[in-house]
Amino acid sequence: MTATVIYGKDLAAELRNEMKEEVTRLKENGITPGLTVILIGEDPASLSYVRGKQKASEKVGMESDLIELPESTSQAELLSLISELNNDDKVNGILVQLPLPDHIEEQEIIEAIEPSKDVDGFHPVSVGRLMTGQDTFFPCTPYGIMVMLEKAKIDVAGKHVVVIGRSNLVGKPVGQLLLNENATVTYCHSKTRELVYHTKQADIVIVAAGKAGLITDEHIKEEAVVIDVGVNRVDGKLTGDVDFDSVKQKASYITPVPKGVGPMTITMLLYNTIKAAKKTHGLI
Ligand code: L34
Repeated sequence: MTATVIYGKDLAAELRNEMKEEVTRLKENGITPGLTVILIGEDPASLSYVRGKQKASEKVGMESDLIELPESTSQAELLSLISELNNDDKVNGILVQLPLPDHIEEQEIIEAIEPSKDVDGFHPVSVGRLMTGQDTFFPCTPYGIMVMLEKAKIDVAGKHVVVIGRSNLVGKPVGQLLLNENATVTYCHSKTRELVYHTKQADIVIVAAGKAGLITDEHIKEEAVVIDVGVNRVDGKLTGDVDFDSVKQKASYITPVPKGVGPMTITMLLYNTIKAAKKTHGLI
């Protein structure tokens, strides 16, 4: 079988068009959703992602601000900036791009963001609400994956999903979202024995390990759905964690890298920011 490729990029374009209309309507009512992204340092990959976020938010008509600070920025300076943004009514969403330099204590930064502006969904309040099955800001990459599955009409209820990777950004929250939708979830990670034993049983495999070429056709069963969340640079070329060419011959659905999950991450960030603005103004 040859898999159907799910292009997140096309779905993202469709959703962003709908969001543009919604932002136009909100603006007619005096509400302009505003997003502020903070980038510390000059990592080229991070810079490319935050530029993508800024461009996309401008395109849908939102107010978008990118604050670029030097690598030497202190914990106190960053906390004081976040406090300012927490108190700025024009800012509906605050995103601090990760990873942060080693001298910054990441968790303290995440917890400094006012939960009503936590469009990344990383604050413990958001995480706890997700875990207890309440509405909240869902982390953008996991949320984007859920929307991709839904749009491809892949029902996750009762399915066995194997998630590879257990980060707070992707692995843990995507497993939780899937569980909330009644999937049976297995988490695998770098300490898992016999990865292939687990992945072979999966109806859906979500790969967020950060290791190029980790998953090949030998790891999956016929007609599995394979979602590739990897963003690796190999010889300057962006590639996922999945050996696309071999897996495509065996899977029923597969997502590419680039043009797969990445563009959906940005799209769900816009969605969360619009949601934050609507919530602040009592519209939802
Ligand atoms: N706070 N930090 C915070 N929130 C996030 O949601 C992220 N993430 C991850 C890294 N750090 C973060 C992102 O934004 C990864 N990530 C991300 C966002 C967008 C893309 C990839 C990763 C993306 O747009 N990828 C494109 C290719 C872009 C390129 O060529 O550089 C794609 O088609 O996959």
